[in-house]
Amino acid sequence: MFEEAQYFAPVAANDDGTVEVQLAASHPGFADPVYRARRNAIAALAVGYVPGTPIPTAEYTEQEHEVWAIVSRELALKHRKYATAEYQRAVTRLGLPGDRIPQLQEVGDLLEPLTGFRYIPAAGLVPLRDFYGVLADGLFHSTQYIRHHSTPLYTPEPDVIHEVIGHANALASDRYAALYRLAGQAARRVESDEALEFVSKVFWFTLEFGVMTDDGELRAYGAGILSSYGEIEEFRGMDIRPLDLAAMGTTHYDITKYQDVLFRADSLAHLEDVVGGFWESCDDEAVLRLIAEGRQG
Ligand code: NLE
Ligand code: FE2
Repeated sequence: MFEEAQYFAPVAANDDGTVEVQLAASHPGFADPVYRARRNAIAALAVGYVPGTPIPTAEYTEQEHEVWAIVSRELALKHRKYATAEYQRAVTRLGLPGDRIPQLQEVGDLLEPLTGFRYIPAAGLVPLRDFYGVLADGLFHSTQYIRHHSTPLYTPEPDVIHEVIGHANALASDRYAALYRLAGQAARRVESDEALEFVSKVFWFTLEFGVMTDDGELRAYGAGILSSYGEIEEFRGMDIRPLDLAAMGTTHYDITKYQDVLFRADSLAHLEDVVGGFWESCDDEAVLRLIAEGRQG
């Protein structure tokens, strides 16, 4: 099974309408009953969500808003140093609140006039084909809960900080948003699961964990780096490889740790040419050729 599946806590919907999020024993919130109850309540909002209707409001606690405020403040400082200029411009364009968690409805209301993207709530794992496919329609599946207050620096599980500070800021850029849409079109075009997995790994190594040369510096544009104020301090010391489709689509990664292999584009135009060009036109046959190439390399 594709690795990405592992980082979503499974959600069980009970007959009585309650929802139970399964956390691993190693999860920082595992032994915290208050956190467990919050996760269940927030997952229930997404389980009951009807597409096309307003996203249910998550009534966040003071402590949850505080986690957002701390992480948001730390990240804002680090983005100035480590995020690409395009991402930084998009941050200003979107104008997310720094002192409280914005509702997903609000995030979509800010984004839509800029790039047409809207958010939809996800209780847990969304099948790859749906998650990526609807990007082509300008829809982004997003978790709504926040990481445990004991681990603000980093979480392997995508949470509202990752989805919004990482992805929504990027989606406020016309150029990055166009790449997300192309990834969605590619996910819809390929037929085999193998090709879909390849497309999604290229997404992982670019829009999730991509870095590029920007203004003569190595900077991040991937949402997974930009939402972790622990990892953002470390990525420049990782094994940085040149942008290479065959390698990205076939390289193994472990989502539970800081990413030790990263792929660097020479510029945003380079990323658009290579990765955007691939997503724009790839089919199963082209992907199979790249997989064979990646296995040899
Ligand atoms: N590690 C990221 C963070 O702490 O924000 C989340 C990554 C989700 C793929
Ligand atoms: Fe993500």
